[in-house]
Order: sequence, then C-alpha cells, then structure tokens
Amino acid sequence: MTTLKIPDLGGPSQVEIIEILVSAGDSVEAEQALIVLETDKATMEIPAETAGVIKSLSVKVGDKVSSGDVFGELDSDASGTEENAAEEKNAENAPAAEQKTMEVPVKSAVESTSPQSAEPAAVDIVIPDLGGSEQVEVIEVQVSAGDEIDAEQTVLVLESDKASMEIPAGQAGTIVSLAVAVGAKVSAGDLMLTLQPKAALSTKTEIAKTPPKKTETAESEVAAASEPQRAAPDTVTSSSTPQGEVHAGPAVRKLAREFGVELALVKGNGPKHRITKDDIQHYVKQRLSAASSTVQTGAGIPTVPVVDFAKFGPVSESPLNNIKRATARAMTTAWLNVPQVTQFDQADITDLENYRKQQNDRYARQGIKFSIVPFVLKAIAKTLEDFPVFNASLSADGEKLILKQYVHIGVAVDTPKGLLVPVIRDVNQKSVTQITQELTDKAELARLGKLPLTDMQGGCFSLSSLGGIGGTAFTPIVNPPEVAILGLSKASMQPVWDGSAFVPRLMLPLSLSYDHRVVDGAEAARFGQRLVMYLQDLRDVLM
Ligand code: CAO
Repeated sequence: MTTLKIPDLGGPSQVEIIEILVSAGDSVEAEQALIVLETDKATMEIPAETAGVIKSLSVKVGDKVSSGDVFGELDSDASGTEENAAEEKNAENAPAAEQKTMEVPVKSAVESTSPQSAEPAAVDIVIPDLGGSEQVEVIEVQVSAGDEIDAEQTVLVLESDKASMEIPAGQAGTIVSLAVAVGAKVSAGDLMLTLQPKAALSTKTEIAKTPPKKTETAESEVAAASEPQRAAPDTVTSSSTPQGEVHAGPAVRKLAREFGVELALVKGNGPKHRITKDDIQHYVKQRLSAASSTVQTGAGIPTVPVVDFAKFGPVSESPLNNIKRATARAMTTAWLNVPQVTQFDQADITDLENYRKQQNDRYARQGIKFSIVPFVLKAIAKTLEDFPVFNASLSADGEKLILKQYVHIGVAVDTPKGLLVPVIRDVNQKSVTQITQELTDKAELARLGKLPLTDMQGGCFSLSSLGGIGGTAFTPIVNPPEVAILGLSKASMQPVWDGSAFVPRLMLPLSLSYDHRVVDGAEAARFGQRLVMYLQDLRDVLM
C-alpha cells in the first residue's frame, strides 16, 4: 500500500484542489494524473508515482493542500501485471535521488522560471518509414530552425508520383537545425532535423504556467476553431463564453483536443465555471445526437453519397497533391462561411488597350511586356482606397470591421500543381511597371513551386484573371477573411451605342464577388461603377 502525498510544490502552500480525476477502486497507471491543483498563477496535475488501484481518497474539490499532505492510498500490488511489479521493484531499489525526480515535474510546474530545470540532450530525428517509397521529393518545409513544435506538427511535406504526405517530428521541442530543404529527395532513415526535445518537465511547465483566464492558448484555440464552428450548423444551444475565456485543467484540455472539441463552446460546471471532463463528455454526446437528428430532419449539410464507380466501367485514381487539397479546404471554408453575391460589369478599355500597346512598344527594349492585369490592379487599388469597406475583414466574433491601412492584392496564378495566390503589397504605392515586374517574378516562382509562403499572405482583396483563356463571366469565390474578389474574363469588341451610333469598343467583363455580411449590394454596384470609370480613363487614378 502506498500513501498518496502531495509532492514538493516548490513554494506555494494551501493550494486549491480544482479537480479529482479518479475515484476509489479505479486502476491507474504510473504518471496518470490523479488530482488537479490551481494557484492564482498555475494549474498542475498531481500524477500517481506507480501503477495500482486507488484504495481511498481523503480530499475533495475545494480542499486546500500543501507539500507532503496525504490525499489518499494506492494499492500498488493490485495492478497485477509483471511489468508493474517490476516497475515498483525498481522504484523501491532506486536510490533516493532517483525517486526524488518523480517530484520534479510538479515542482517545475510551479517554479516555471527555475533555472535548474534539466535540459535533455538534442536528438536527431530521421525520416520515418515511407511505405516503401525512396528518394521522395520534399515539396514543403513548414518549420524553421528555432521554431518550437508539437509532436504532431507537420515538419515536411513530401510528394511522390503517387501521393503527398506530411511528416511530423514525432516529438515536441525546439528545432536546432534542419537537414533538408525544398527540392531535396529523402528516404526513410535520412536525417530530417535536430531537435532539442521539450523535457517532460518543461511540457508540464508550459501547461501549468497557462493562466486560467485569457491565455494565449485559449485565445488561439478560440480563433482556430471559430471558422469550422461557423461552418457547422449549430443545432445545439452552445454555452460559449463570448469573451473567449476558457477555464480548464491540462487533463481536460487534452481530452478536448482528442475529441476535437472547442473549449470555448463548452459550459463549465466545475468550481468557478471550470470545464470538467464530464462537461466535455456531455458536450460531445449533445453534438452527436444533434448531428443525427439533423440528418433525420434533412437540415444542415448532407453528405455526398459514396459510389463504387468501378461498377459502371473502368476507373483509375489520381491523388490530389498538397496544393489541390489546400485549395479544396479553403474553397469549402469560403463557400460555407461567406454568403456571397456576384456583381457583373463591363469596362470600356479601348483607350487603355491603345495605351498599353504604346507602352509595350516603348518598353520593348527593356524586355518589359505589360498585360492588362497590372493596369487593373492599379485601378482596383484606387477603388479600394475610395471604398475602404472592401479593404476590410470581419472580426472573428462578427461584431466589427477591421479596416486595413495598406492595400495588398492577391493575384490568382494557374500553376501546373494548382492554384496559388501571390500577394502584391502596397499596390496603391507602386507604378504599373513595378507591379508588372513583381507579378511576373512571383507568377514565375509560383509556377516553379518556389514562392515563399510569406509572399502568399496578407492579401486584402483578390484578382482572378481568366481573360487570357476565355469566357464571358464567372463567379469567383471570395477568399476569407478578405471580403471581395474581382474576376476578369476575356475582353472582346462590342458594338456600343454612343448616343447616335453603334461604335466598336473593347469591353472587359468584370465579375465582383463580395461578402454580403460586410458589403451591401448598392455599395458593390458603386464599387463596380468606380472601377469601370478608372479603367475607362486611368488618368482618374492620379486625381
Ligand atoms: N482579355 C483579353 N485578353 C487578355 C485578358 C483579358 N481580360 N487578360 C489577358 N489577356 C491576354 C494577354 O494580354 C496576353 O496576350 P498577349 O500575349 O497577346 O499580350 C494573353 O492573354 C495571356 O495572358 P496571361 O493570362 O498569360 O497573362 P496575364 O498577365 O494577363 O495574367 C496571370 C497573369 C498570372 C493572372 C495569369 O497567367 C493566370 O495564371 N491566370 C489564371 C488565373 C486563374 O487560374 N484564376 C482562376 C482562379 S479560381 O479557380
């Protein structure tokens, strides 16, 4: 029989028990959390030192405990397995110093800044078994030296001719150095990176350090989950805390992560509205029953039926590459979240086209060739300045607009691997020549698969030009959190009535899709008209 004692808490005394995770009769494993304590600075789990069966617990939620206090008894013989017996024996025979290390995690959890925390040695992480494939190309490196990563976080994306795969480090820690770069070919066993592992104690430290209110973790969890939550039809009355406050211990957070539950939406029934494991389980049950009743009533998003196409004729399979999968996810997110409308217009670009041709002749010797796109970008930038609501994003809670003081525009580029959207920054401050050169360079890098991720971030508005290919109009999909996108179709000569006769004019079809939560139809029509005006006479952009 082992007495369960509160280990050295490294200073604080009379610490409140906020959760009891086990009951008498429960079998527990060594290191399994038994109770959760919380000071005003930290939350910490008290684990079992050995496996066994809980005989009794002498504390309850709300009790205050200090280092050395007894909180129960554990029958360590009752766990039965040889492994446990051996572990216990080892524990008994272990020198005092070794046994003491079991207390260290808790101590460190409190003394988070303790300089004595032992750092484990850096380890080399190799490419795992790739299912037989060899010399597989690295198409993405998602981390850099110095990054702190989770065990499951993707480090590399590999792509063979059959599939693309994401490779995690398998261990949490800080990256000391990376041994591979985009374009490298790797096989199982090759060195991927050197990692300074996150010590068991520092993992606990981080969790325990998390203050109960408005933590970074809590806020990022809210932000990260807000998109999918908006996507799902919320048929359950959720008890979300709109302020984004999440009050839960590490064990509960772990359980929530395992279920994919967004903690901000779970009502906490524990002390101080703390979320308990029971709350998570209850929430999951509610969601599941809501989902099944949704299907029965026909509301919500019905699933696409699974069809065995081979029944109807020969088929082959072609896996989607990473870019196509990312596009599929982004398009679904956009489609489900943004109530969008498309406004069509036509701009008379006859004069602009003549001007473009003149400039092409003029700049030919410098090797610069202007297409219509950079002129349109310039006209868009001015229109965005005139209509700031189009250069804005809706805040995560949908309560306010975030108006951007910069004008960065994403341009959809068709590449052999799929759609990429390089962002041209500060379009309002650049000349058409600068925009042409930047777009040419970035489109080229995108097509070669070498466009840095940072060059695809920060866009306020997007342009999708299909004019080089054809079509008379289309409905581009808004790329949230942007609120609008302009589609260009192929310009063509049209007979236009000038008041006394039909005259041939080069007309450019414009398709403006916008987020109707942010932009009203009248505003969109005005935006379209202003853009048409600038394209008809780009001199107005200067005014
Ligand atoms: N009307 C008539 N002709 C047009 C035109 C338009 N709206 N837009 C382009 N053209 C002409 C160009 O002037 C060029 O002709 P010349 O060689 O005779 O001058 C030719 O078509 C080829 O243009 P382009 O499309 O290759 O080049 P661009 O600068 O106009 O566009 C870029 C650059 C990057 C936008 C384009 O190459 C591209 O990738 N477009 C596809 C974008 C896409 O896939 N969008 C869909 C996203 S949603 O799935």
